[in-house]
Amino acid sequence: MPTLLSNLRSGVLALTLNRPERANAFDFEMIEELQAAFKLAASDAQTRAILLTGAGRVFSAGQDLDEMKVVGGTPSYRDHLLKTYNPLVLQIRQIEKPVLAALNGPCAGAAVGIALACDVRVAAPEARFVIGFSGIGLVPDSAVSLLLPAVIGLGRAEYYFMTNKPIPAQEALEWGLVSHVFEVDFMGQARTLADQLAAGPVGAFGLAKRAFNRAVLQRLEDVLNTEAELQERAGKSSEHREGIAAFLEKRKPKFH
Ligand code: T3D
Repeated sequence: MPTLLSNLRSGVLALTLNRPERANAFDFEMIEELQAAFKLAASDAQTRAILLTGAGRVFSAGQDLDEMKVVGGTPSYRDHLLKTYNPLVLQIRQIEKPVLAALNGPCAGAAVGIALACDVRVAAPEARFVIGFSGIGLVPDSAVSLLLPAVIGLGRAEYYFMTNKPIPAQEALEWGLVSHVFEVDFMGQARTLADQLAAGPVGAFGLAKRAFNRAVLQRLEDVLNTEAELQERAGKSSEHREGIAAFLEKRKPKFH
């Protein structure tokens, strides 16, 4: 079963994260498939817009925490980030075509960064943002430390990171994390918006992305590298060991 479904129709490349039984958590294979899909889309003249969504009831739970356990006792999170989310976030920001995230359900951890890197986000009513990292003793990565405060402000970003409280769809709408909550026919309405973007002046959209990146996200690469360094430290902590153990044992973590 492919972990990423891909379908090109009328200029819209629909990419669907497809591990619904694991809450569409990113494993290495899915991230590689996403990177390959964005690479191909960048040079494919038929692709005028990209629609990213999740199969089932969750957009994505972020990094597959079972895979972290499998990777071994002392994985290098720096190396992992440099191969996975960091290049993917840069691909999404640098592709000169509009990228629409259709948040069909909750998104957490690295998936928050992926969603925020997209140009436009729309949400189903049951979608929510769960910042996620602090629950397992990690720091924000995948550009969340830059993109989240850029949208909702530093105070709110730190509050939702530290408490790990979910941000429901309605708040996400009020705070500009998403531009619409589609109450009925969510995927139909998301698709209509993607079609509108694909029918737009995509050349100008691409140049505008350069301008937005330059104006607001000049430090993106620097921040991604800093996050990777900090995650390397956090990933070796007893807090992270306890956070992962608690997640796998389905209990609340006890941080001392
Ligand atoms: O080097 C590096 O790359 C480090 C970088 C890390 C980046 C990260 O992304 S760290 C953050 C990882 N993500 C989280 O901490 C989020 C954990 N999950 C959740 O908060 C919730 O599952 C959701 C809010 C996403 C969805 O909640 P809900 O209630 O709709 O679903 P659920 O029941 O919690 O999850 C459904 C199943 O998916 C469940 O399995 P089960 O009990 O049916 O067998 C759950 O364990 C599993 N699942 C959820 N999240 C993950 C996961 N399995 C693996 N990895 C996950 N991240």
